[in-house]
Amino acid sequence: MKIRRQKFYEKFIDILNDYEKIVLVPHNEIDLDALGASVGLYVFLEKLSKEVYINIDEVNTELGVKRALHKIKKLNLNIDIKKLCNIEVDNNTLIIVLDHHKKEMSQNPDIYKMSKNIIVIDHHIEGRDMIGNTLEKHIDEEASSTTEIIFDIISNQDIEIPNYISTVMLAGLTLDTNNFSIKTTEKTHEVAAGLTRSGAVSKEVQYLLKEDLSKYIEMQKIIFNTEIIDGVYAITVGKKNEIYSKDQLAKIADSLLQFDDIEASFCIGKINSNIIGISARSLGNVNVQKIMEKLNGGGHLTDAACQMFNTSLTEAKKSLLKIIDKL
Ligand SMILES: [Mn+2]
Repeated sequence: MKIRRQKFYEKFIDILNDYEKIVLVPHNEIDLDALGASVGLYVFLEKLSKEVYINIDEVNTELGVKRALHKIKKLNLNIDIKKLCNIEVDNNTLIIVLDHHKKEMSQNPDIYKMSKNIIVIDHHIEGRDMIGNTLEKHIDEEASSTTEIIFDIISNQDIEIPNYISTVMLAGLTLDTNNFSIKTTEKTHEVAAGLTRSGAVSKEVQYLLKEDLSKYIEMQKIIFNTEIIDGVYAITVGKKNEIYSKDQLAKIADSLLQFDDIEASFCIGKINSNIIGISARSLGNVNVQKIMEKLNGGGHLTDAACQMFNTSLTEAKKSLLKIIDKL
């Protein structure tokens, strides 16, 4: 992985030489990792004297992102964030896709009609419908976050990251690792240390990660109904009439892992009117990838998911129980 990483970094820097104008594209429902990666990379590209924009089309962003954007503006950090309609994109523009790799997850997929020069940088498990025909793509599933990848690239480049940008980046890292409890490696801690050295303030991170209390209560309500199977599997099911984001399901599965005796956790919920999602997590002794694959999903040993079409929450749970029963 180290060699693959190094190769990509070199190639990436090489490609940058060919472009004057660069647009950074975080995913929709932008979170602090996508934002942290974007602003970090922005600072670096700006030092290279590029014309850089971050494309954010969403008006309503989540609380933490809203706070970060507000403060970035207040501090006059000169980060040029624009809607796509206000950026001139043509065939000489480089698009850097951050923290996702599917077109329809981008802030504004129309951008791909305007330029075909695309680089993808992501840490999510490679799925179907990946953006095709890229100049380069770097999907580092071992990285905790896209922010970690970006910091790794720019920390070798002798640039100064403004304090608050470091803070936003550290918030992204903290969010994606659920407070350094999942997907955290030696590298993650090194990056956190590096960001702290460049001025990230953990109290500010805590402020950025403050949650909406009513959402938290909603989440606790779902956790309240958790059922424990065979002493080690925690299964919980969302409300019938509620649509959840995959992120919410993942967060709930993540938090179930912190309880005594739980080795694997599953959160089942509607992610669409006719799609049910299951998010599965494990501490490593149970292979949730194998379990999710039996339901036509996939992922990793400790981190997997699946989607089920035209079924009910009860049926989805039954199918899952059947598989667990045979383990
Ligand atoms: Mn991420």
